[in-house]
Amino acid sequence: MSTRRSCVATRRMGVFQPSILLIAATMLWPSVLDAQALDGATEAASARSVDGDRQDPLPYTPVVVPNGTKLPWVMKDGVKEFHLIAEPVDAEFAPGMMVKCWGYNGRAPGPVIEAVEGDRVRILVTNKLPEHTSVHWHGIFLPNGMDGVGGLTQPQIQPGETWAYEFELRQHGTFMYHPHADEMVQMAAGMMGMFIVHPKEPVRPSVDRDFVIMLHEWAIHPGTYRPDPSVMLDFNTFTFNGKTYPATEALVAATGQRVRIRLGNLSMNQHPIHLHGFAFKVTGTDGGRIPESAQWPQTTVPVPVGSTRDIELIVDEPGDWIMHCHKSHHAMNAMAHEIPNMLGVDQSGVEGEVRSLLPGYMAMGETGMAEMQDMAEHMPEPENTLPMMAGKGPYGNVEMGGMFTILKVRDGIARYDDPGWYKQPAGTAAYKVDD
Ligand SMILES: [Cu+2]
Repeated sequence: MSTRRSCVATRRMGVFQPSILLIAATMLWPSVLDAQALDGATEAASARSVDGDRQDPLPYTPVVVPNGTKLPWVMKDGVKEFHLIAEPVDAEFAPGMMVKCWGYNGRAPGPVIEAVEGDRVRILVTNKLPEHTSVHWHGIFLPNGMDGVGGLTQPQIQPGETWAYEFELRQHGTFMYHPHADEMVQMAAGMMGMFIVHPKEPVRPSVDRDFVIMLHEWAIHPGTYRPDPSVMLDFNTFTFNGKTYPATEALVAATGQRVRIRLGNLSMNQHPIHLHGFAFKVTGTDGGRIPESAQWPQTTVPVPVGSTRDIELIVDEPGDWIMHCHKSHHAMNAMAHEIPNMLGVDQSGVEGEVRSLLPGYMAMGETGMAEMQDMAEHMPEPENTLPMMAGKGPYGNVEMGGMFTILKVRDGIARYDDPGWYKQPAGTAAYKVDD
């Protein structure tokens, strides 16, 4: 139990690579560098911005995928060739919870595809699922026969078969991929991914940090391991890139940087994603970039079903700023929805009676449910089920879960690993008043 609560996300964001990589990267552009899943290149490109030098060697900043990966590619006769493998995946949503998903290349959601406008791409799809599938490229302009609608634009991809999709990228933006075959089951099981196309001509202002997060929701009944595809609205598990808080990796940026966060939603509900501490502008959808005159300031961006939203901001205030779905049930774990409402109900008499039958029984909910987090440390829970609230901060229980992460903004950092908790300068924190 305690391992669930004290879990710390695995940090993938490494240290900056030597500047030689920048030189090599520039020389190889554009044939090898851009989407080659070189996290080192990602960090190296951004490192220059940390130093205040905005002469980016690339026409874009490669994306960072918290808790995720990018799909590697090889150049074959001028075509960028990717290989997606649709397969069953055992995914760890957080320590203490393994889920039997379907996904791509060992992940649910699958790896991010990253490419550049003007690229010709070939995406091989091998089906290792027990049923047929197809892949639709959501939002991408392409010939009809490449649209991936099983039965309509192509025959279904049968188990064991490999099919190729090939098209030229004629636009840039934030797109997605997912099956168009037995969609209800395959998407409920986790089959989806993000498809990022960088502009051929740089869009200004350029960003220093470019994060990609796919939202998803799951119905995993307490004590079970497999998402239930028959659930339509009453989901109980909510993830950013396949992780629930506190297993979600922090987004790290240096004070003053321009940050883009790309959000994708192929779940059954809209998710209003709220960021503390800043106002951002919504700069793009899966229909393309929004003209500057139409970008509005917001602090919460609704991400509708079947859509992507790009937000951009300058992070000019250091701190630990949370970003989460503002539907309160979506920022907690394994929420049971059919429980009696005990708020304000005097349970003192009942507690004694139940305790005579169940020694140690504690009545809960009368004054609120914040006690749930401490309680979960002492009470057994169903197998493979995360506590409803989790996360420890420097001041105690954070009492959150699900779609929740932290944007960590720090002055003068030269690397992007997790910097720990923010130390608030004296005189800038809330304080207790003696009465
Ligand atoms: Cu939500």
